[in-house]
Amino acid sequence: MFFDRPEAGLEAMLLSLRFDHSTAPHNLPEFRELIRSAGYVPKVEQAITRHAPNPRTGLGTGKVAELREELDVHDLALVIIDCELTASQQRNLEMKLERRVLTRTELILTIFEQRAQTREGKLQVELALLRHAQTHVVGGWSHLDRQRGGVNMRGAGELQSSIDKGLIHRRIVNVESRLEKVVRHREQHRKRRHRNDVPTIALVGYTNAGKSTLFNALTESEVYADDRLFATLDPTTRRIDLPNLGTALIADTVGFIRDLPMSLVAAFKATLEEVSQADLLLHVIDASAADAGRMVTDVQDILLEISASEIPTINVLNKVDQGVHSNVTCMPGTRVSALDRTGFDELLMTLSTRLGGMTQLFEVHLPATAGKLRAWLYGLGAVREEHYGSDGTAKLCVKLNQSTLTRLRSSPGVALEPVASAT
Ligand SMILES: Nc1nc2c(ncn2[C@@H]2O[C@H](COP(=O)(O)OP(=O)(O)OP(=O)(O)O)[C@@H](O)[C@H]2O)c(=O)[nH]1
Ligand SMILES: [Mg+2]
Repeated sequence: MFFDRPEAGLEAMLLSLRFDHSTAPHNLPEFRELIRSAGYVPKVEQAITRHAPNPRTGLGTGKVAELREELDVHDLALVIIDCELTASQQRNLEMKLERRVLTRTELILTIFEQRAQTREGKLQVELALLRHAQTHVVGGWSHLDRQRGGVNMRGAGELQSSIDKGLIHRRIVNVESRLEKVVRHREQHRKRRHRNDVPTIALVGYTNAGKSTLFNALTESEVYADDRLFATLDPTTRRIDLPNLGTALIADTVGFIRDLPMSLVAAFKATLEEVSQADLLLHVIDASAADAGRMVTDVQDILLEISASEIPTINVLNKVDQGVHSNVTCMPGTRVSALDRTGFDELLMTLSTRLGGMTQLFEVHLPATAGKLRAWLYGLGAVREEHYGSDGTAKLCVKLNQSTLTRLRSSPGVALEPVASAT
């Protein structure tokens, strides 16, 4: 295939590398989970603290020799490092250790590559891999012995020496254009939903918080949910009936993680639009987790990055069957157990109230040429009053929700002014 990767065994050395100046706290238990989720076993763990990274390999020469000995003793072919190295540091370290070295970004890319199911998901992963490769073309794998067996890691990094940056660039252009076609198709769906005035809700949250389990329980679906990081990659949308409100659409999508590599966020733009275009977000929080507070902040940071931080959000404190950790006991939100299906009545009522409450009265000025828009507003049953001006313009008093408001705002020649809140 396109990438030439040596296949490494399932067992690996976990190398935790910290530098004095680094402020980001490393999260070793989570990194172990990432390794497990990718199908590897962290057989041996090594933690190294340095004042600053060695420019050649990231580590000191003595340490490298020690590590190599340990890898020989345990017969391990793979080292997984919990931070990022420059491309040349990574390659030099590989040469010295005579082992494949996988960085955190590559580990996440490997998981994403394993999970992608749909055409769009696969193209997005390929794009992320290519973008990563763009900065990591260092001449392929001839410096390493090929190892057999284990998990396929063909995608996560570097390329055959015969493939140059120009080819990667051409390939990126090709994947981007194929992805664009798939995305356009999905956008048409989304536009149709907006036209039909169906409010959309997106589930967001840290990976493993229970989004898919909640989604399945609320919509009687069977998307894949599992106790591993990034179980979900491709988004799924289903209908949900809300009390006193009617039908809404709810989307389950990829989970977030601290320091989500930016190349992934960029490649998954289309998937993340399910979130950034939603009328309402349900932020699913694993309330039983010891670091629930930190995960909430991490999710909020990513929402900011993808321009979704202004969307109205309801916190859902999930997994309350396992208890609620002290650092989220004061957090406002609806408490549920997606697994035991408890707290759902309150959650559905909260959803209805918030979506219904988003309806507001507006005075809308339509130009004489906007006959279609006027008919559409009448079709929605949204018009309360109407007055005509002598020039053929119409002044309507209309009840609008988030999606109808968005459509009107983007229509040329239309002026809007809020009148008062209404429910
Ligand atoms: N005890 C308990 N476990 C739960 C609950 N909800 C989900 N889980 C478990 O948490 C694990 C993760 O659930 P998922 O629904 O896959 O989580 P997710 O947020 O979709 O995760 P990603 O797709 O990886 O982002 C699974 O093992 C679920 O069975 C709950 O209310 N209580
Ligand atoms: Mg999921």
